[in-house]
Amino acid sequence: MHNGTTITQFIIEEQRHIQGASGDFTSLLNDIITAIKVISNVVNKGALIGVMGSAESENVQGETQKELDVITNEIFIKSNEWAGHLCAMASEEMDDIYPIPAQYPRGKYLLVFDPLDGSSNVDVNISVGTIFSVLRCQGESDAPSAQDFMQPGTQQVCAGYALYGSSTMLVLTSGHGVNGFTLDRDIGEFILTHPNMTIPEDTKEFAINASNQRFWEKPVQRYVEEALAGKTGPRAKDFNMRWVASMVAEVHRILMRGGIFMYPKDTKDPTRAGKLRLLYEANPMSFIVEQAGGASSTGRERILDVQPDGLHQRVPVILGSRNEVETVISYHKA
Ligand code: AHM
Ligand code: MG
Repeated sequence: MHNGTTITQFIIEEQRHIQGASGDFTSLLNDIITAIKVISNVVNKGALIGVMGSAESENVQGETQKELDVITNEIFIKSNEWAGHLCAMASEEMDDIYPIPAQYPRGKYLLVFDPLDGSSNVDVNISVGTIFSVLRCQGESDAPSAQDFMQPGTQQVCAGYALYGSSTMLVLTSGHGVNGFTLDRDIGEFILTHPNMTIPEDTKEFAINASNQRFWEKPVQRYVEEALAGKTGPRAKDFNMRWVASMVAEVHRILMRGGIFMYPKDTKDPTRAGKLRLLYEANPMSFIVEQAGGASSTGRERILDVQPDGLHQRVPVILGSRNEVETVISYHKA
């Protein structure tokens, strides 16, 4: 017998505080949670069930897909298409939107997801994750289009991520703080283990892929140079550095102990504004980080205010401990 709060209990109790709530959203979250449990199981079994390696395909962004990218995308769709809560879905792994098939009822929400973020880590058994975001459908639900998804991050109803690490965790916000749940495999339930997660305002830890240094803009060059100078430099403190190459793992570390994560604008590929995708990665993570008291910016603009103009649009991402993010923003203004 467990003696914690299950995630189902938690979201039903949250729903009771919302006047006129129909239970639709709670039920949608339950389907998302089911998908995450299935993905956790598949990722955990890995080579035992023969799902490692590359699929013989590329996604719309020209990146080689891992077999698990394709499988986990399918799991998310199958788990969420039938219940009547959604009008359409969009995923990092699909070129176009996925309108709910005609044999199912359509609902009022849109679901956006990256089914397996950091999948380059999967073959080497390093943590990966799933990121998702829920929006309201704006157009006619019988003819959803990509245009319906072009909503700034401030419009998100809910965002979350699952981290498939040494334990599987689900971290969630629906705009009233951030809560973390750990999967108890014995009973198949997520249990509330990290209520009201908050990000410390200050930090001495930064995360960036330093191999891109020569391509960064001046403000980021300056920030990292000053951090590396340590105690005797202009920041007068020694910094630590981390780079997992799994955004979910980096954001989770920042929620647990503070830090700043940057995938900034660079000149490596002039056709891209950054590496990370606004709808699938930057917006949901920014919602979570802001709800935990942190900050998130492109360097020039709050990420949640960016008006999307494409499903697979990329943005520079600088997020984490508030005072450190503000420092990087101030360098962009200098
Ligand atoms: P993906 O969605 O194709 O897995 O790419 C996103 C990942 C992030 O999780 C991570 O922060 C970044 O890409 C790592 O990039 P790099 O390989 O340049 O270190
Ligand atoms: Mg991703």
